[in-house]
Amino acid sequence: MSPLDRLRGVLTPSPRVVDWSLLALTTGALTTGIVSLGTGHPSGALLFIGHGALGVALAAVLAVKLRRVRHRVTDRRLWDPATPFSILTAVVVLSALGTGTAWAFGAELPLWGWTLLNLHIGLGLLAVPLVLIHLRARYRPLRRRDVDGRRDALRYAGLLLAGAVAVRGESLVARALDTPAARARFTGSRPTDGEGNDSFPVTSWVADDPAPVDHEMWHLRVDGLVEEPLALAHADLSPNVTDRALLDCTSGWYTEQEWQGVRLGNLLSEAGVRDEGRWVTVWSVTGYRWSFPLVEAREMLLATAVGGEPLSHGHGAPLRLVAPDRRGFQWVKWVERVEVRRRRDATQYLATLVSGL
Ligand code: HEM
Ligand SMILES: Nc1nc2c(c(=O)[nH]1)N[C@H]1C(S)=C(S)[C@@H](COP(=O)(O)O)O[C@H]1N2
Ligand SMILES: [Mo]
Repeated sequence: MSPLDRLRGVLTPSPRVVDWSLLALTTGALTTGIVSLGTGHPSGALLFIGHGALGVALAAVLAVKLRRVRHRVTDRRLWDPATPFSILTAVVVLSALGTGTAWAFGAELPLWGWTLLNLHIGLGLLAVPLVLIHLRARYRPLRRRDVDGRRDALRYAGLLLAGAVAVRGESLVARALDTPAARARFTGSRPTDGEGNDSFPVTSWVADDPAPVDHEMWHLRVDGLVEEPLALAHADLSPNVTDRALLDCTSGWYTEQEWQGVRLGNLLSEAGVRDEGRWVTVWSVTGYRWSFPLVEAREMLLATAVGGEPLSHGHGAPLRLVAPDRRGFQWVKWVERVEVRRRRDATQYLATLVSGL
């Protein structure tokens, strides 16, 4: 046995542990990936490192697995109806790993308005049904005798540690080579340059693309659990505060701008929040909405201007929410209603996908 084979033997757990690790690592990568989309505050930075580390670990375990099963792919006599799906699963998972890694190193690839990061997220989501189909055909229980407790624990501690080191190394390399990822935030988003409407992209979900809002007809309603509901015309707003705040979109860019507008807390005080009011849902004319704890919402801004210019239609005129430390998709555009509620609006997740349809 060559020293390399011996090393491989020491590092490799039993086949079933390898397969179940693939399940655990894909589940972990998917979960951290999804949760990270809603994370905008630096206190969540570990989540992004964890996601990368799980990805690196997944790549390593997948390499072991594919080495083991490659004859089942290359030898056509061993194919069964599930085999094409297994191969597709491997292709999609490898592509998700590849696009994620390329993005971390600073690659750019705008495809039909998609960033490499969008593509990575799409492939990650696509992997879920494929792994489930694969599991349906190839499921084997994990038995006591498959597991070598202490050794497997050490193997996986080492693997995740190596993953975290690799992720750290990735960002150092990106910085040394001064790739576009060099100036990325902890979320992986890269900065735009300049001030005002034209200095950052107009970004909307699925189909949220309303006609320009007629400022004369438009009203802002403040209602729900308030003493006195308000309906304010555009001329009733006095945009007298300016905040510098950073908008970080999950498609991989961020921008820091001066936003001018009205403090949400002032509007809420004017309407008088009732004692039961705990959450604030901010509604767009399209039905798109997001909710925030009352205390946090009070500090937010409803902006009429950015970088000294009146907001353009694309950026949410006449009024858009400025939600510091929240991800871009929570910065509701074309706001027409502020609703005080007892609880968070559970349907908001769906609304981001179907509003505007
Ligand atoms: C990232 C996720 C995974 C990928 C990309 C993947 C990929 C593959 C591929 C390409 C094959 C060979 C073709 C075939 O026999 O169908 C295979 C076989 C197999 N897979 Fe997976 N797999 C994954 C996860 C899992 C999981 C979670 C389990 C079970 C818990 C599993 C159990 C098996 C079994 C039992 C086989 C038959 C071959 C053998 O055991 O040597 N796989 N897989
Ligand atoms: N009503 C509404 N508000 C929205 C969106 C949307 O699709 N509809 N997109 C969100 C997303 S994903 C981001 S990143 C920001 C982008 O703001 P911008 O278009 O001004 O750059 O707006 C958010 N607000
Ligand atoms: Mo976004």
